[in-house]
Amino acid sequence: MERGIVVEVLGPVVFVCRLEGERISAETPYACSLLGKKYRTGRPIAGDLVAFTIHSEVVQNRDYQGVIQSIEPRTSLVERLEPGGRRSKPLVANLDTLVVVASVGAPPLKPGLIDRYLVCAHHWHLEPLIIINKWEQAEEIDLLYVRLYEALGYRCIMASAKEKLEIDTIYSTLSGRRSAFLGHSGVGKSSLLNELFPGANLATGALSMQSQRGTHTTSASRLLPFEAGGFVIDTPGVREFGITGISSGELGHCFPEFEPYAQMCRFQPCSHTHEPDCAVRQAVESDELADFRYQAYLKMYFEIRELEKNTY
Ligand SMILES: Nc1nc2c(ncn2[C@@H]2O[C@H](COP(=O)(O)OP(=O)(O)OP(=O)(O)O)[C@@H](O)[C@H]2O)c(=O)[nH]1
Ligand SMILES: [Mg+2]
Ligand SMILES: [Zn+2]
Repeated sequence: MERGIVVEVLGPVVFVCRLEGERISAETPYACSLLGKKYRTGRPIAGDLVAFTIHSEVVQNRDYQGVIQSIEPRTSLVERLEPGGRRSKPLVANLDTLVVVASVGAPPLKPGLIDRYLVCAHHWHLEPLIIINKWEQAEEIDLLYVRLYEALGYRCIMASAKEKLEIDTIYSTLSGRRSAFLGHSGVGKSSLLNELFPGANLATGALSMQSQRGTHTTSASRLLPFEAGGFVIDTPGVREFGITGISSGELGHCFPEFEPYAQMCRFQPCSHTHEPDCAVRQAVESDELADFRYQAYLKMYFEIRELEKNTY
């Protein structure tokens, strides 16, 4: 039996790299089958640690080089709500760092989306990092948002895949860590990773001129190992990132700057939406807390409440 890490899942085929201790082997990944097994965690996803056996076989006219026998329990999981759906879709597993990738220009900087990923990072105790790509097109308003996030304690790297800005900074920050690039479609996740990993040959796509929206170029997550250990996972961009797996009561704790105020709310627990003498709302009114972050909180809070109503 071998121990491996899932690097990519394409339909029924799960590509697995062997682990030599903690090191990811440089050899070509094994195309593994699942043998119709039911795993406690559901289907494997990029970042999953698995036990697999190496032997070739043909299943439904496909050549496989191995069979996955079991999936190790996940230490962390990033998942999102399927668009319009009620089901959550697991994206990547076993990270220690969550990289939120945004862009300026097209698509424009969307703080509301950044906040969703940050909430996810806090919930799973992942270290957040914000990368703003296409920075060669930055305008004053973009810098303003960066300064606001920095003031909240988030590290921001202003980069450009096109102009090769800050590529070394990103490399040295992430090498040795287990991270994934998450963000809106078209922000340049794959373009940045092609700069970080020459030879990765990830597909990148032109923005549709009509909608100025990303066109979902990446369709499957793909794990890229660093030479010195650790990895980054490229993920398919989304238009919406629906929060799942976080209850309305837990959401406030995912906004670290709310915490000192939340302790002073008259009602405990407090949803910070309507309660009298809510210290969080008072802090927003007196500009001690950023209004855009509070609005992001409210939007997510009511979305989660809506889902909870339908579940219970
Ligand atoms: N101006 C500018 N364009 C860039 C930069 N980086 C990437 N692009 C362009 O942005 C478009 C989208 O890039 P991708 O790397 O495919 O974006 P993605 O985030 O991987 O998109 P999905 O795979 O759909 O999630 C491509 O046309 C890139 O050429 C940059 O730094 N500056
Ligand atoms: Mg991509
Ligand atoms: Zn409150």
